[in-house]
Amino acid sequence: MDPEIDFIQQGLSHLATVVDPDLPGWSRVGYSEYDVAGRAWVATQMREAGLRTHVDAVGNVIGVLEGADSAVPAIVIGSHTDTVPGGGRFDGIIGVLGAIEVVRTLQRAGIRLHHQLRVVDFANEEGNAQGVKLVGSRAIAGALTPEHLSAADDTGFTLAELLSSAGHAPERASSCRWDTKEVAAYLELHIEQGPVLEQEGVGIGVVTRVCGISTFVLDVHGRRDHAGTTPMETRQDAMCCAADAVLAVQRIAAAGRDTVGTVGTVTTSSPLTNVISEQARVTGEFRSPEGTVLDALQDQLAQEMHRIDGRHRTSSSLRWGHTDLPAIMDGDLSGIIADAAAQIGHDAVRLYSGATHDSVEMARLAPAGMIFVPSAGGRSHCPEEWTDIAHIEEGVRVLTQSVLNVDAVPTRR
Ligand code: HGY
Ligand code: MN
Ligand code: MN
Repeated sequence: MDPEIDFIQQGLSHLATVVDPDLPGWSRVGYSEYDVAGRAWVATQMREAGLRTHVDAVGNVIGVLEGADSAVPAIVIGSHTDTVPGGGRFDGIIGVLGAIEVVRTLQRAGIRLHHQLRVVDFANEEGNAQGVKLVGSRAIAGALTPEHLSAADDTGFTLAELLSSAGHAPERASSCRWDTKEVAAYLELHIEQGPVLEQEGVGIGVVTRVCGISTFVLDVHGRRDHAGTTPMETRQDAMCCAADAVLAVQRIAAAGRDTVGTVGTVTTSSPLTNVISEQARVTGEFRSPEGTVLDALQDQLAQEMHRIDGRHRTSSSLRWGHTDLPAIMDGDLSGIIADAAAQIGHDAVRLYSGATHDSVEMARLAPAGMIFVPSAGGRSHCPEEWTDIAHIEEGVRVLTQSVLNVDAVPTRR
C-alpha cells in the first residue's frame, strides 16, 4: 500500500503559497487570514479524502472516518499547519498532509478499520503574542483555561479576541473537549527539527518524550538619568541589567544536561541613547526533558538575578508563565511504531523532542506516540527548514503501518 507522494508534494507546494507576503520565510501565523485560508484548503482535502469534516469552536479542523466497530474509541492522527513568523514549509504540515494521505491510502486499498479514524489540523500550535502555545490541542484535551483565553499581548488584545477575530467562538471553547474514552491512541508524524537523525544517518525517529517548557517575563527597574552626566559607577541602568540577564539565561542553560534557554525580547520604555533606561523587560524560556530540571533552572535564574541586581543597583521581578511539563510518549505505542518501521524495512532510533508538539496535550487523553523524519542540517523555524520528500514518504509509510497495527490491537481503553 504505497502512499501517493504526489499528494503530499502538491500539498506542500500549495500551502507554501498561502503565506503572508510581508513576512520572511513561509509565514502562516495562527488565526491570521493566511491560517484561516490554509485551514479551509485542508478541510477541503479532508472532505475529498472521504472524511466527515468540521471546524470546532477554537479552529481545530477535524475529519472523521467511521470504523467497522462503533463501540471502540478512535485512533487520532494529525498535527498543525500554522507556522511561526518567518518559519518553514514542513513543521507540522507534513503531519497533517501525511494523516490525510493515510486516509486516502486506506480508501484506495478498500480497507475499513475497526476503529474510527480522526484526522486533526490543530489550531495555533505555535502560539501567539498572548504567549499561549498548543491552543487547539489544549482545548481538545480540556486544558484551555479562562486564564489562557484572557491572556493579553502588550496592547491588551486577548487570546479570546484573537480567536473571535478569526471567526471562532472562544466562549464555547469548553465544547471542544474530547472525553478520554473517545480516544484509543494518538499518533503524530513530524519533522525532527534537530540534528540527531541526520547525524545518525537514520530516516525514522521514535519519540520517547517531549521537552517541558517554562516561560518567563523579567521586569527590571532602574533609575532614569542623564546619559552624559551620570558616572558609570553610580548608574542604575535597567538595560545593562537586562543584558546580563540574557547572558545568564544562556549560561545557566549551557551548564545543564539537555537543557536549553532562549530569550525572545528585550524592551525598554526609554529607547533613547541620551537617557539611562529606568525600565526593561526580558521575555524567554527554558526547556528540559525533565520536569525537576525545569524547577532547578527557575531557581538558578532567580538566584542569578539577585546577584545581577546587586551589580547594577537595580530591582527585578521574575514572573514565570505556565510551565508545560515534559510529556512521556506511550511505551507500548512507541513499540508499535518501531515494529511498524521494521516491518516495512526502515531502521528507527529513539530520541526525545526538544520541540513541543500537540502530542503533549493529546497525551492527557490517550497513549500518544510520535514519528520523526530528518531535518536537513537540523534546522527549523527558519526559511531554510527542509526535509527530503523521500524521508517524508518513509514517515507516511510508517504512520500508515502504525495505524494498521494499532487497529489490529484489541482496544485497551
Ligand atoms: O515551540 C516549539 O517547540 C514548537 O515548534 N511550537
Ligand atoms: Mn510543530
Ligand atoms: Mn514549530
